[in-house]
Amino acid sequence: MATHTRYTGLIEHYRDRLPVSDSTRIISLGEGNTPLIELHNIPKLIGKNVKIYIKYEGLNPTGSFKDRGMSMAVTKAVEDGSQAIICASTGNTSAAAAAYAVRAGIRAFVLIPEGKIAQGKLAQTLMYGAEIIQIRGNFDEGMSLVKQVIDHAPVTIVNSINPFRIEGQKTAAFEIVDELGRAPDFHCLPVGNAGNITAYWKGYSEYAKETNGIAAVSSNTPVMCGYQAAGAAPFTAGKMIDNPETIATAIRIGHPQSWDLAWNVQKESGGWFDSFSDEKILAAQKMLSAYEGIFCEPASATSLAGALNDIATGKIPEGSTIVCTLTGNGLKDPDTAIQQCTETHPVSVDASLDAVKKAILDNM
Ligand code: AN7
Repeated sequence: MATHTRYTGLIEHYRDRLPVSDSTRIISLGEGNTPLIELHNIPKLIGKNVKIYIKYEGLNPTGSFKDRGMSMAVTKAVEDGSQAIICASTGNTSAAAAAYAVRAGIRAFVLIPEGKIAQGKLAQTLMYGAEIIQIRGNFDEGMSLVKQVIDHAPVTIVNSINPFRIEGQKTAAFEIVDELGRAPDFHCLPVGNAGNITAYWKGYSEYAKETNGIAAVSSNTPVMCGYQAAGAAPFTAGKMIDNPETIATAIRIGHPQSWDLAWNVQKESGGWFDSFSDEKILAAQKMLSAYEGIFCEPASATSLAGALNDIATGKIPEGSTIVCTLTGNGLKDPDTAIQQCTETHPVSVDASLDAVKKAILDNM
């Protein structure tokens, strides 16, 4: 008979690898345990012998990977007696911060760049009732302000410079190794502040060091591939940039907060950074939807855009096992999705059997 274990979030699940004690009150919305989906159609389409898995983080409670780190960061903020959290955000962090603050019964203040966050993220953050401070500036300016204001107000910062964010997010790597029984050869991620690539590397490295874990853990760690949007690509530029621009607003970041940590990941893992045009990113987003039934937001598709490029050039060789993290749900940014589909706009017909029949038979 099947046994049923209730999944109650990543802190409970990986409790012995996270900074909690028996008395810690855990703030969770059931985050983590996201699907690892093997692509079936895209490898055939490109004619390459590769295994590509999608880590579908858009299925977290607020629709992005940020929930992993936020569960941990808010748990620790509450444990430390904090009554309020604050972050700057391109949208997803603000949604996650707002939701976990509500869950914990504390306040959330979020600084967002006015007019530059996707509609779904704004809608969520409003509904969760966070104190939204829209700034006439970009994410980097908001981040700088948050770092200054914490000296003037009793608020806990929950951007990824909060080390508990990284602790929570590293669990995604644990899940992948638990499921595959090994680490992938390559792990591809979109990079903004570079907190997530840092977290995955920490997770893989910690698991790889284990000799007697529950899972059959390979001693290997993946090569980490970090991809950016061409207009917001400080890692490929090798320096911070001041006016980042990309349609992938989640990663419209010019001054990554985990700069040194991410370069360390690149060196230790033998990986690389690269950047791709908005067109290539949107093409990858569309490809995932149209060929695999997987809908992610534009920033997330940067991981597949990069993987496909590096598979084509042979930098990622045939025979490889690759994981691409899709960091956020496609529903986060409905505007960009609809704009991309102008040529397949829904047809309008009369509400008659004839018209509907014709619309079907003409398209068979
Ligand atoms: C969908 O919400 O920085 O490299 O303020 O939302 O760890 O920063 C979002 C980042 C990738 C980049 N994909 O992750 C924010 C924010 C999506 C994101 C990233 C973000 P990091």
